[in-house]
Amino acid sequence: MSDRAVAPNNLEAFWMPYTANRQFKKNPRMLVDAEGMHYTSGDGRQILDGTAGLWCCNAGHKRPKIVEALKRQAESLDYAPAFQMGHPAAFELAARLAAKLPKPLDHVFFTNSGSESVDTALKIALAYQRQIGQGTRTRLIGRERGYHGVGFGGISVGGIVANRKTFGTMLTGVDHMRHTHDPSRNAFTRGEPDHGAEYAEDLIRIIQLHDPSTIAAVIVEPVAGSTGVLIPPKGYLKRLREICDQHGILLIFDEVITGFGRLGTPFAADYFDVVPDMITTAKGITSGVVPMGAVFCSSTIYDAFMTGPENMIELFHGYTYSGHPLACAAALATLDTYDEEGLLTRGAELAGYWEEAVHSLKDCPHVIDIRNLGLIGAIELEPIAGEPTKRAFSAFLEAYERNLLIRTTGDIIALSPPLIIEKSHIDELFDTLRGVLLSID
Ligand code: PXG
Repeated sequence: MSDRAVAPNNLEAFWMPYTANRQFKKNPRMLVDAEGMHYTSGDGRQILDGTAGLWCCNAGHKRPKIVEALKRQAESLDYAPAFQMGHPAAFELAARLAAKLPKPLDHVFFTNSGSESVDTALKIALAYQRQIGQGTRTRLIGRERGYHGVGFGGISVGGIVANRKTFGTMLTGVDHMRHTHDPSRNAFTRGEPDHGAEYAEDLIRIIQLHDPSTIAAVIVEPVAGSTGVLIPPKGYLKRLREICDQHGILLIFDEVITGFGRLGTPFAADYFDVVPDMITTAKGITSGVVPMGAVFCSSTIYDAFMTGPENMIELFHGYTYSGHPLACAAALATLDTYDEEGLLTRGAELAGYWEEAVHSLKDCPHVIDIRNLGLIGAIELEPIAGEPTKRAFSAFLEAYERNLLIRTTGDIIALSPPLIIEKSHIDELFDTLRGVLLSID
């Protein structure tokens, strides 16, 4: 039986996101079930999940507490209006999250995705500067190769060319720092690269060009994911924090992939010991089970809005589904699962074993760089001349044939397994991947 056997008769109507639609529909890859570290494919194979879905199923699949919580919630409160009304789970979840956040972040604004979290944080940054009498600060600064989702705010501060070039002029008043990727000095580094802290000084160039009084916020991924896993050079993020502090600029960490244990700490802010003014999250907040995102900010930011007449709405922003009861139930049960199994710090115990395994592929054909941090790994392949992305995509297809799910972006293989992964799975994953790399052109 092939995956076609479980495919609906007509695959045409669904315009699939970030997918080669015509290629997929000729040879569909259907997932029909999932449990723990594995998916079940339409043709009944157990597929090892090397990517936690799309960097989101941090607690693994079909976790009993989360499934139970969702059932219970669906049987009681299905939906409560998000504006001018509340329901208990949203407040409980915000308080539980606040207790986990690096201090002084202690307020939570709920969204439904990473893209919405990013647009929310950018809007809060602009509105906050205005609230504190800094209304000339309207510029937003991102970074080359950054990924901040697909809203107009996110693609404006983002720096991946393919995500921007067909969508017009986007937000005005945005500038970008240079990226930190420097393979000539850092190729095959284990963990944080030694070279490149000085790339943070590029922010000074931008500040001097525009004047600090025009800049509201800087947004970066602490570890850039979608662009193919770029680990920040030692000292780089601390320096960004210093420069922002010196110039009254808010620093936003986009932790949509690094949040909730990916680096072996609850957040990348904990890992790098650098606390931003806001953190954007999604994905791992519910272990991917129900769409949800959140922006975390400090009392300083929240309190700046709590002025004026008490009957007035303080921030004209929000979503119908902000803090949806089902998402809150899933998130609370996810936090329980993380706590009971120590998953938000489990990556730290496994990081050494993981690092050895990722770097063991160094001698495989076509490998030009390997990068890792926490439970993230990236293997960069030499592109086929004139056919960029083709080699890595072949690896993706071949891995799926061999019962392994990986992600590729450009010619980079990115790995980000569920945090419940065992050493035996790590062995299996890299044995399979070695076979894949040896078999493709
Ligand atoms: N910010 C960051 C840093 C992300 O990684 C988003 C925002 C947007 O999140 P939503 O929920 O709107 O998709 C993301 C999403 C990949 C991959 O394989 C990465 C993402 C999504 C899908 C695939 O690199 N990141």
